[in-house]
Amino acid sequence: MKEKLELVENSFRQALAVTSDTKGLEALKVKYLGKKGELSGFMRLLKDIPNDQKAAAGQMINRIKKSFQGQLDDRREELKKVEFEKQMDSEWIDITLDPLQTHAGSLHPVSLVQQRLERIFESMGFQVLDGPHIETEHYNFEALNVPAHHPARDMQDTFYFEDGHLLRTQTSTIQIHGMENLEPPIRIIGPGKVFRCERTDASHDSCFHQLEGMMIDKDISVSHLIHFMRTMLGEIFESDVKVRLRPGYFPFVEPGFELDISCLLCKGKGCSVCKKVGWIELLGCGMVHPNVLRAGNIDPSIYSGFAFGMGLDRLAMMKYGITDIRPLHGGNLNFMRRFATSS
Ligand code: FA5
Repeated sequence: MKEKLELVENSFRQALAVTSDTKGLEALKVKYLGKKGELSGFMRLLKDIPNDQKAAAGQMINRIKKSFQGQLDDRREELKKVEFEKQMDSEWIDITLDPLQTHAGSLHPVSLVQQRLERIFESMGFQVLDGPHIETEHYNFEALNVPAHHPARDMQDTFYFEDGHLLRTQTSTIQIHGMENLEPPIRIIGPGKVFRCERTDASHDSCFHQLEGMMIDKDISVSHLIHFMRTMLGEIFESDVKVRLRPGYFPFVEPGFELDISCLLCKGKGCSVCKKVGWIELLGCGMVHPNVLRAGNIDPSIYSGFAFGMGLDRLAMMKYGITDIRPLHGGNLNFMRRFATSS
């Protein structure tokens, strides 16, 4: 038996030396130490051995068993280390590299000021209305007290369709739609794109954005108008902004005003945006003309109201320090990314 066991020890040693992974080790363990393995076979032979040799033979088998187990354990540790290093090499990543850049996108600066204004006015009980970009002359001019012969039409030349429709020049059209569909008291705002046949410069574009506002109730006066304009500008700029109200002519209001703010780009010193005067016109406003109330089926002897129309692009320029209106509509993503975290 001794010789046979030495042969088993030799074959185990050789097999162990060429085993190169932990899977192979498991197979060796089964072959030599398993229930049906080589050493268990020797254990079964013990019963046929003379009694005086049994103890020594049993001890020998057990010693070999322990030795195999120990060698298997040591080899397993070695192989585990090698396998781990192999895995590290194959799955290596450089954690010092910049992560892949993903651009989440951001809102356009005009959308940012529009959404902010909507929240401000909604908190004061105003309803947000939408209106069509393509309008009839009735909604864009006539119902707003600008008949066909009126010289004010020249100030808002636009693009006409062959069937007489036109691209709206002002969001004031939303006033008329609002009055037709709602009963007083009315508090509405209407933001959106407007279009004009216009020569462009740092503060003028041929497609821009306005936000219209209108409040109709009994006993509405200029002081209501001033209160709402002050509240709105205070909320949007989150600071005290110098404001001036000067008389302005719009056929759909009487009296009418233009509201300027001190140019925030040059701090009132004069620049290309404010045309060197230090003030920039932000909105037109006034008390709704009785003819306009009538066009909206509202009795001017009972109700009065104010209305305003504000340029959102100019407001965004003042808020975010943008010195030219044209990049706002240019689609340059690098320019837009500047506002990725603005709110
Ligand atoms: C109007 O469009 C009137 N509908 C405003 C109004 C409404 C007055 C209700 C009274 C009552 P105006 O043409 O001034 O007015 O335009 C209003 C604002 O739009 C201007 O103050 C300015 O901020 C902006 N705006 C006008 N033209 C341009 C342009 N070409 N490019 C960019 N912004 C402009």
